[in-house]
Amino acid sequence: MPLYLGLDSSTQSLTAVVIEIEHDRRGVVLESSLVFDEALPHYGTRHGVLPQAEPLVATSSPLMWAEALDVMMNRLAHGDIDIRRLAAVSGSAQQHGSVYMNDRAARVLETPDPSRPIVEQIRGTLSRDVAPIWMDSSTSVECAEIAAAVGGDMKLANRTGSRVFERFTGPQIRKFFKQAPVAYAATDRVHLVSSYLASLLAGHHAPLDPGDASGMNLMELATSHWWPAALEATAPGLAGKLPSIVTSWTPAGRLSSYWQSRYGFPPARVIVWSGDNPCSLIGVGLVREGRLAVSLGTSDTVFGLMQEPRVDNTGTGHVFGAPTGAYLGLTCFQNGSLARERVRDAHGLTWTEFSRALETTQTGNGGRVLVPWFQAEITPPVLTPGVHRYALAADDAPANVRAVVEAQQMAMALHSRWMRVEADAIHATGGAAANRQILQVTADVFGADVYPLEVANSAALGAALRAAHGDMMADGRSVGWEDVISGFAEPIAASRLRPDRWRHAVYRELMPVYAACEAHALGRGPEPTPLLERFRRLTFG
Ligand code: XUL
Repeated sequence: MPLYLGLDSSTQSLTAVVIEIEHDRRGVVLESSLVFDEALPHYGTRHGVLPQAEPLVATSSPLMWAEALDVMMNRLAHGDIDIRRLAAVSGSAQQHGSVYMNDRAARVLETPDPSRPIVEQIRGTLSRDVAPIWMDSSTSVECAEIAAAVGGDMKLANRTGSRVFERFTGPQIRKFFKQAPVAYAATDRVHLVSSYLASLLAGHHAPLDPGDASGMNLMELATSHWWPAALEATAPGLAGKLPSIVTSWTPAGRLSSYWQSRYGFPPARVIVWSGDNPCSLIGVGLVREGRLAVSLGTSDTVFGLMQEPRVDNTGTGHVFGAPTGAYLGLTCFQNGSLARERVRDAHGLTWTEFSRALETTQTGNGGRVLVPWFQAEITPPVLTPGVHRYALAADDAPANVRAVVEAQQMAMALHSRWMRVEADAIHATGGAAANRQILQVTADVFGADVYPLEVANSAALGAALRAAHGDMMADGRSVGWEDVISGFAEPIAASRLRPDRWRHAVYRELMPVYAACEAHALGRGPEPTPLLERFRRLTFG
C-alpha cells in the first residue's frame, strides 16, 4: 500500500506527517516534529527567527531549513515505516518568506554529493544569507512605491488578491534590490520557502503553486500568471528570476539521487509545495464553501474556501489560490501564540493555569478589554507594538488571560466579515486548538459550532493529502477532493463545542466595543470608556 509524506516547514518547526491511503484503509501512520531552536541551536534562532537589531526586520536561515529537512529525512529513513512504500511527497511552508539563489544553484541541486550533508553543499549557492519572513514589517516605503506604480492599492488587490502588505514577497524583493543591488543582480532565482525546499527534494529549481505565489503581490489571480505591471514596479529583471507557476497537483519531479543514495528513499514523486494556509485548508477539510477555519499557531489565521475570488474592499484580508483550483479567503494576525505566551509568562502561569483562568472568569470579562499588540500587527496594520488595557489592571492575571483570548477571537470575527461566509461551523487547528477553553470562546464569539481536528498539524496533513492527490492525478486517476480528505479531515462530532446563546449575545454587545477600543488604540477613535460602561450596565446590571 502506498505511503504519502507531507512536510510542513513552519516558523518554529519542521513537521512530517505520513499517511496511507488505499480504498477504505486510510490513516496517519506517523507524525514527527523538530523545533528549530532546540534541534538546530547553532543557528541561534529564537522561535525560528534570527536575532535582529531592527525591530521591524524579521529573517530566518535558509540553511537551517535545509539542515532540518536532512535531519527529518534521516529520521524517517531510520524510523518505523517502510520508506520503500513512499509514492509521493509534498510540502507546506510558512508563506511570503523568500530565498535568493545564485547561478551555481542549478548544478549543485542536480548533483549533490550523497556522502555530505546537503546544507554544506548549498552554502555557496545563496546570493543572500538570510531569508526575510512573514513577520517582517520593514518595507512600508517599498509598499508605497509599488502601490503607486501599479495604480493604487485597490487595483493591486483586484489583480493579485491583496493590497500591498509589508510581509509580501514583492515589497521584500524590492527592498533587497534597493539595499543590495549587486547581490540582487547575482540572484538567479528568487524562491519562496515552499519552492526552495521542493527544489532541494527534486534536485532542480521547482515551480510554485498559485496558493503560495498569490502571497507575493506579483501574481494575477485570474490567470495564475505573473502580472507584468507588478513585476516592473518591484525590481528590474524580476521576470527572469522567478519560478514558473503550475497547478497545485503538478509533479515537480522525483526525489533526487541524493535522497535515494543517502537514505534509501525510492524515486517518489515530489508534488509541488504550497503555503501553510492553503495546505491547512485541505488538512482541515474545507474543500467546499460555507465553513471557516481558525488556525491558532505562531500566526492566528481565519480562512475559508471561496468559489469566486471576492476581494476585500477594506484592505484587511487576502484572496489566495486554493489547492483545489478555487480560492482561499484569509485574514492573518501576527499576535497569535506569542501573545498568548507573553500573557502566560507575565503572570508566571502554566498552560493548565491559563485554561483554569478562562474557566473562572466571566464571559465579557466584566467589560475589561485588552488590545494585544505585543509585537507589530498585520490586522489591523500596526508597526509600533503596543499593549492597550481598558479598565483592565495589568497585574490581574485571570482577567488578562481572558482578555487576550477574547480580543483575539473577536478580532478574528470582526476582520473576517469581508469574506461574507456565514459559517455555522468552524474547523479549528494549530497548537492552541488543543485548548478547549480557548475554543469555547471561539464558539461563543462566532456563534458557531467549533470542531477541533484530530491531527494538530493540519498543514502537514494537508501536504500529505496533496501528495496523494497529485500522485493519483499523475497516474491519470481523476480523483475528487471529497474522496481524498475522507476519513482524515472530517470533523469529529463527539468533540464539537457548541456556542451558548447567552454568551454569544454578550459578545454581540462587546464586539463593537472592542472595535472602538481598537480604533482608539490606533489613534483613530475617541476614548471608549462610555461604551465600556454602557456594556457593563447592559450585561452585568
Ligand atoms: C499568512 C501569513 C502567515 C504565515 C505563517 O498570510 O503570513 O500565516 O504563512 O506561517
